Amino acid sequence: MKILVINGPNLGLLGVREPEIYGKVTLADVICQLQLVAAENPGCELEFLQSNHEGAIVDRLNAILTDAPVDGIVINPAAYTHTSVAIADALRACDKVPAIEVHISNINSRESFRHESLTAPACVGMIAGLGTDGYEWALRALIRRIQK
Ligand code: CA2
Repeated sequence: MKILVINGPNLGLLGVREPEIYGKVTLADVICQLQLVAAENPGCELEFLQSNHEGAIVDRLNAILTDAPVDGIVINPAAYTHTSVAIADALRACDKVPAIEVHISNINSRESFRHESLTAPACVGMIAGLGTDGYEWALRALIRRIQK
């Protein structure tokens, strides 16, 4: 089982800037935590992509349909959540591959422009407001769903 974990723009700054909103955990810490979860599940392999570029995220999602298939996707599209028809379309194009959207903060309790997600309707579920733990819950939910 292979799961792709995608993080969008500026999430490379996690734990380094704005800790009052996004906490003190770094993206490297999140990756370690997810690797521990994967290790609990024999045969579960993770691939990580953090990109500040919408097209790079679309390219990786498109590659799922050709030379780089995966069984599930955990995605935090970051600011592209609220703007990217392209990422939403790319997720929809992989409709056989379940995706779970993660937001570290509760986007519904923040500015109104963050209340709409263009990408969440293309996912099987969404977790928001649980901090970086949300990535772990998303991964566990995805593994369970794929195993069923
Ligand atoms: O809560 C989330 O996970 C967000 O996807 C984070 C995005 C924001 O645009 C979304 O509305 C909600 C922002 C990611 C920026 O990450 C930073 C991390 C540390 C310091 C600065 C930015």
